[in-house]
Amino acid sequence: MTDILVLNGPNLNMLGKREPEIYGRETLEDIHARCRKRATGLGLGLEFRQSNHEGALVDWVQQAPEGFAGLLLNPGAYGHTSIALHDALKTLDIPVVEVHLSNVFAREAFRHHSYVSPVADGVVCGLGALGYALGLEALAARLAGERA
Ligand code: DHK
Repeated sequence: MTDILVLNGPNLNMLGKREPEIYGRETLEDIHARCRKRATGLGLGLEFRQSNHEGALVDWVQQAPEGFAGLLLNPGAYGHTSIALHDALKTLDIPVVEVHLSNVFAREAFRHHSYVSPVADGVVCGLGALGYALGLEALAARLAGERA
């Protein structure tokens, strides 16, 4: 089976309680369940992880090609700060989709820049938890040989 790795960065474990007017009321576990359902529908396997630690995320990104055909990444705030994640993503030869729950461009200026976007195949942002499902769909299409 083709497996997709979904990585979530810092503070995303707080979803549901964290600024629900911005991030919605779904918990990370709800999003995990949503992703699992969508992945099954697309014929994909899914591994879903979260860490508050930049190094753990870098390790998982580096290792991703060993077990996964694609990567869906919500880097959280590290998207705005992490050259280490940028460099790790650059080593990958599997498709990468960046996802943000909120519309980062409608928020503070420091959220407008992403170190992940230039090394991602695509970006979904501002569509809440639906963005994860759309990201999985985009990865499935890319893996099936469709080009955007
Ligand atoms: C999540 C975060 O934790 C923020 O630091 C980003 C992103 C936005 C999101 O919308 O999913 O700025």
